[in-house]
Amino acid sequence: MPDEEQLDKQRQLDPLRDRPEDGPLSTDFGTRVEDTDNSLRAGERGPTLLEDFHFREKITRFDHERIPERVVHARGAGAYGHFRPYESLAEYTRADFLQDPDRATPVFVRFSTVAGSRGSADTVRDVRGFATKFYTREGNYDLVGNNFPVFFVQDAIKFPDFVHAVKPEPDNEIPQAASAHDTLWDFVSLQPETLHTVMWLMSDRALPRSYRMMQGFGVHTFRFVNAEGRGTFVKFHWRPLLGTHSLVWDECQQIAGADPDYNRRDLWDAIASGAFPEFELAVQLVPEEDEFAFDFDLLDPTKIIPEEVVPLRPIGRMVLDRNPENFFAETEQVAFHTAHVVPGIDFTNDPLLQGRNFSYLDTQLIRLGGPNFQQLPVNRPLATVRNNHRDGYGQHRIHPGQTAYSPNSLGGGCPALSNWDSGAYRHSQVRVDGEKIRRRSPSFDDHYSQPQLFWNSMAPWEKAHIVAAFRFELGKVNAPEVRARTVEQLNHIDHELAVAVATGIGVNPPAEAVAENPGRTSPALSMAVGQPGSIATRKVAILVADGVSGTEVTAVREALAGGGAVPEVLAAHDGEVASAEGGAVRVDRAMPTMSSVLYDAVCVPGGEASTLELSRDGLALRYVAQAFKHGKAIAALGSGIGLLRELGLPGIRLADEGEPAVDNLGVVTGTDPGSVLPAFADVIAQHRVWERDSDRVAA
Ligand code: HDD
Repeated sequence: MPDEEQLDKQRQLDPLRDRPEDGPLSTDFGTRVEDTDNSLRAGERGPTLLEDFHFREKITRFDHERIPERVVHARGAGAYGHFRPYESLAEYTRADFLQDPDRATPVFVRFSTVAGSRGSADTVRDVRGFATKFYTREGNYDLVGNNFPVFFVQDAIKFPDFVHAVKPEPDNEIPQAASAHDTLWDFVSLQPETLHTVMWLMSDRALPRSYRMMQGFGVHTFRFVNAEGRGTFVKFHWRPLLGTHSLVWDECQQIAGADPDYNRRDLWDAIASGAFPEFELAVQLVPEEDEFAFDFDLLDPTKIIPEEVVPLRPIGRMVLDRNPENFFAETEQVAFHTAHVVPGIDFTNDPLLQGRNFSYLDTQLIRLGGPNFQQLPVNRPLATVRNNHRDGYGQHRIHPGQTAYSPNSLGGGCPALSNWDSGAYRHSQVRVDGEKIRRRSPSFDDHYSQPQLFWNSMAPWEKAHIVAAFRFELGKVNAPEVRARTVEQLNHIDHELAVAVATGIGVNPPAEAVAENPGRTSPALSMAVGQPGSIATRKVAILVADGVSGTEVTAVREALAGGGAVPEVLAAHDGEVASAEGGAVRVDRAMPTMSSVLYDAVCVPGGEASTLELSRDGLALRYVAQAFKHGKAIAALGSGIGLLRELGLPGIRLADEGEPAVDNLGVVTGTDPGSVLPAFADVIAQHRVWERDSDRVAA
């Protein structure tokens, strides 16, 4: 076992970091370079000489910079951190990193979108990957999950079909990073097992506000094994401490242009500013004897175990506190694999998981160029690696000695084997028995009950967003029969849903329900319930022009920054504006470069001249109108209320002159910053206000 010092992943990486300031420019073989701007040529106007090894090396290295992007999850963002259990889980698992609350295990996490290429936008409608590598004392454990608890297909053999359907169409490679096209919906309409995950995909869960504000799920039922060899089924859940929050679709589409790196930047900035993202790990535990106690099969990855049926048990907390230093070396080269397991964590016969256990090693071999990818710095375990595997491209280790086989006597029988008691991995001895068949278990047949449970559990605004999403997606589908077939499938989930979608996409609504809907719900599925409120890291735009009240700008800045939010002053231009008091107010950002969709809330301080100027500026008006449309917190102080009045926000009462504060559907106005600002912060903390009449706002 390595000692505590070696267990520091950063300490392991330090000697591998090449810093430009540490020495002069050299070739790859260490010779110092005199001139890297002019190739060696025969005379000033003559041809370049083959002899110029520096030129040849520089160009060759450049030509070879690219590796294949991941076939799925190509676009991502990573971070280092650590995980610490709350208490020992020895009763259920012997996994060493889950035993001691005094010991933290280093981690690397990569968040990703699934369908888009490396250069695609962040805010597309898609599942998000949430993959965690725990560098434990017993080897690397990879929990390769998503932000949905279910998957599109039940058997790994269907994965290439699903991915081919959702990826850009093969004839013209259109559309990029979008599920709104014929082939995906053709597949969905013919493959009802996709429907549960499709419901999640059409919900706002597919549009996370931040990687720091989304859940993560291991999806499959795994197996914990304790020191005595007793197994317990387990489902893993990551829960963000900032709550689970999403964007809205109109906003996402605009952010994709305004800042395609929105989620990656958000993660990077939060960590760089010291606002470290935190996630709680929770588990659902099912005794092995209860394997058949449910109305679905625990091995079916298109099913959740509702939280009312098996409650979550929080078991530890992860903090992400360090950005990588080189995107390619760390975030691109990190290699996850569902079969990277440690003693105490085992698989089940989930046919999707079984297939994944083949695919991830295979994909790293092609993506990272051979079998030595485990030696790359980010992948290197903290536990000792010693075996008889040899050679291959890019071998970094030197294996002295005569023997590379087992058993051997010439090498003293080394390396030695371990047993369960001395930390060896042992697969649980589960009895399996059966004929070789290509057939799904009938216990995997029910494709409609859980999508219905999801739909029933949604708040009215969540349902409205789902219907709008189906209409958007199917509205982009050209084949009428695909639209119609999808509606038929939705009718198996819920009649009202099917009718609402059909009427938006020119399909005849189904005449009657084909499925009963007894109205069963699972409240934990809704994002409307139980979200912790905080303004920490929320970005707030403060709109100003010449003549703004400098004291109010300071009051707003201080009130928000005090709660951990990130206030930024925006004007029509960078630099500064004159304050009403005769001083200057520093401008952080210019409105033309920072769209309203990049902020969580907007505030308009007072100042007659400032309000007048802003009211004549279409950009400023759009700023507030968009924030209103997207359900964001809006505040205006004193004369700043005039800007809101100009917009005529539907159904909103604004404070009259002298009135200290009015909060009407998250639009907080008044003359007293001491009353307006706390109310404004409360609205920001609740994320969005969905009850507004947003559709009537032109923005
Ligand atoms: Fe997968 C990548 C998550 C099913 C095959 N997958 C990948 C990543 C995540 C997931 C988060 C990105 C890892 C990273 O950041 O490097 N995949 C899932 C989840 C699934 C799932 C939660 C269902 C529960 N995947 C799945 C199946 C197969 C694959 C059924 C194949 C049979 N997945 C891959 C892959 C990838 C991958 C081709 C591409 C890049 C990589 O592995 O490293 O092997």
